[in-house]
Amino acid sequence: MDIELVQGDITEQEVDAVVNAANSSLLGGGGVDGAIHRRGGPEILAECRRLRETRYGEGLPAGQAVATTAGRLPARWVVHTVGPVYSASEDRSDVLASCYARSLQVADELGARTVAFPAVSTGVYRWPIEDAARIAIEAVRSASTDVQTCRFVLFDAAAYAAFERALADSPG
Ligand code: AR6
Repeated sequence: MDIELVQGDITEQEVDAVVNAANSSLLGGGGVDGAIHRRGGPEILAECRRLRETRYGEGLPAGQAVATTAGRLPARWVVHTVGPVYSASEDRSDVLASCYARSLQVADELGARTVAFPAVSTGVYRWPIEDAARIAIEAVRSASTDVQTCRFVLFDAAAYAAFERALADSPG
């Protein structure tokens, strides 16, 4: 698998699947979530509402992932995943790693070969960027998947630099 890093806006990525850093409600929010719904249009929210009425009546649990249309985004699907809120007293690294692993699993089910990820949990959910970058790189590196390209789309220079370091430090 190729791992690419770019600094930019995830809603502009021409890939098969774009991953959304959603919340359990699946009904939208700020950050990446807000940007994806704004730019992708109402079709995405309509599908999210249907998911809430069917499979995910209680919401999507943290660490899980589910796909919808990408609406007007230049991608085919959005894979919504729910990151853990960072906690200094409880280690939730496994839940964060699971976001990446489960998103790739959903991508495989869709037949997606190129996937763009944001740095899940590093915004509103306050996960320290260096640690989040290490967990993200390790999780995609160790996944068994048919996805050929994982592109991490980092919003600012500091996040980009953290992912660059994590990639350089990661074995393999
Ligand atoms: N493209 C790429 N990265 C972005 C973009 C963008 N357009 N916008 C922000 N980022 P966040 P979380 C970066 O807060 O921490 C929402 O309200 C941002 O700088 O989007 O998982 C949801 O509904 C940060 O590094 O996601 C949830 O309630 C990273 O993306 C909650 O926030 C993730 O920040 C989820 O919080």
